[in-house]
Amino acid sequence: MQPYEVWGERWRACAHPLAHQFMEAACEKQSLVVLAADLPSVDGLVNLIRQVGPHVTALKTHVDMVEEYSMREWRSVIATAQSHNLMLFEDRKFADIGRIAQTQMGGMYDIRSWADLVTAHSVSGPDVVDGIAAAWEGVQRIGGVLLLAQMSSRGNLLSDDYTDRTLEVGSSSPHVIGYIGNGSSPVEIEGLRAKAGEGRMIWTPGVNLSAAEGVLGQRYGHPGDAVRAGSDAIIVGSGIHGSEDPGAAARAYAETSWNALLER
Ligand code: 5BU
Repeated sequence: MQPYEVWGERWRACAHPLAHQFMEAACEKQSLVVLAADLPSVDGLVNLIRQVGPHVTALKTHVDMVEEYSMREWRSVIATAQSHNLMLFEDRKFADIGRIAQTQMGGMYDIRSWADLVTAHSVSGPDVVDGIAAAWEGVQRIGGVLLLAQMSSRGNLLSDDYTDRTLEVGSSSPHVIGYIGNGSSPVEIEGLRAKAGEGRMIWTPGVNLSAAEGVLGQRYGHPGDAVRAGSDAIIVGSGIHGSEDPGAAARAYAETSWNALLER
């Protein structure tokens, strides 16, 4: 099936080239799974990506949790991900003024040089997005920002009004490819989708096939429900890397997400 047949209005309405890249890759792999690769070592990351690469579409990292980080070692993570055609998504959650976000895209981790996508809070206003975009432009790369419109964690402070204001920021910037939504709540995802329209993606953490609750306030919903409610990508961490057989787990999440998309 062609991506426009599978994704329908989302394919036509999302203008960002990286949104199309993701939707195409999802069709090739029949998977909406974004691996949250929350491991502290480069060897562990490379090993995990090798096991699950065929079943996931993007790699979400927290580069600052890697112990004994060096750019030379990090390149092996990037190369392994690229060998599986994974988009690189750094969940940096930028939140400062524009000029500082721009410089934070460089620095030791040099996120601008390898990440295709990053997350940002909207709390500081719209210029954080422009700062991030300026950093990519400075190294002649194209990237996309996912704004946190909701969160999956218990007791978070992202009120409905905050979500609405975040959507205003996102809908007026060509650099905002979409939003993070609360994967643990289909009702919240439906609400977010109704407000976001078809022209932006919604990616959702807080999904798990077997658990209802994670550690330290993480909440979970069913990944199939999240997709049926309007999520375009399920972000899965412990459900895959905490499993005894990460390859088989990734395949199960891929099947669930793909079947739910076809239903939708
Ligand atoms: P888990 O192991 O599937 O619970 O991991 C979830 C990942 O998604 C983890 O990397 C978090 O940083 C990330 N996350 C989240 O869980 N909830 C949120 O609201 C946001 C990100 Br934003």
